[in-house]
Amino acid sequence: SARLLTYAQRAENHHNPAAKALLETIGRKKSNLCVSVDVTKQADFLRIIDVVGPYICLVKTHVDVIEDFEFSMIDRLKELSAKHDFLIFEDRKFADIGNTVALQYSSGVYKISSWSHITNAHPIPGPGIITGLSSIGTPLGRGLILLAEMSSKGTLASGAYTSQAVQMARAHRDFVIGFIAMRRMDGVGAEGLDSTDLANEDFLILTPGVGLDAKGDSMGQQYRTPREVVLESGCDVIIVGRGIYGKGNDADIQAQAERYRKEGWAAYEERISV
Ligand code: S5P
Repeated sequence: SARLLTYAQRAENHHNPAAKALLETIGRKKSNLCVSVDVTKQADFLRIIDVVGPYICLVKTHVDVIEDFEFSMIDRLKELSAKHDFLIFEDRKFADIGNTVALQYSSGVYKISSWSHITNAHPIPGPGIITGLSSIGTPLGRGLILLAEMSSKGTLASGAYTSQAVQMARAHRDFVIGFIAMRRMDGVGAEGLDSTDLANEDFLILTPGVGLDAKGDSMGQQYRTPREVVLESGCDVIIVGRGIYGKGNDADIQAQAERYRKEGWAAYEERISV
């Protein structure tokens, strides 16, 4: 299973350009850390990314929370991505019919498909959401993450819903590169499927709800440590927001990014060494 392979080995075998690039970046930078930069001003957004850039493989954005958004911010983001060698993940959580999400992905103010290597979607509408997003993203070499589980208390994404999300992904392996999930999805919803085929599948598990200093927030978020997430649950990328950017001045933010990178990488090295 991919759980015991190195990121570099997995990069060699991967066919999707976004997944391959992400796995290569993780290996090259020795970082499975994705920072989620959920701030509302362009200047803060770009400054934080410039500070954490050296420690991350991926930046996760919610571009619609930026109050003073101008498209030139995207040009600056792309420059930072080249300067610091990281990929971009717009956390758009698409959730509509295929025709609508294709428009939301390609058009409007943000034109997400033109700059975001990876985006995500809820499986709730059924496979048409993948067909719609793929019609835009596949020609551009993009990758899609499905939300199979969530980190929040009381989430409805569990049990049969999670299994069916994994089944939907398996039917679209060229474009769906992995999941937002709290654990590895190997074998989930796989009853009766060919075992060698399953052994060859490599979905990336990107996991939010990661924090070293808090157990959660007042709105249902729940945190686990990088060690619990990467070593015990077998996830591939840790997503950290307030635990990093919420920590004060630039020196503090840099120190936290370095701390999470180190913890996430140590947990991975321990995982593949067993
Ligand atoms: O289940 C989820 C899925 C996502 S993408 N739980 C989450 O928290 N997220 C996102 O991860 C959320 O939208 C936020 O941007 C980030 C977590 O932020 P933090 O500040 O709690 O680390």
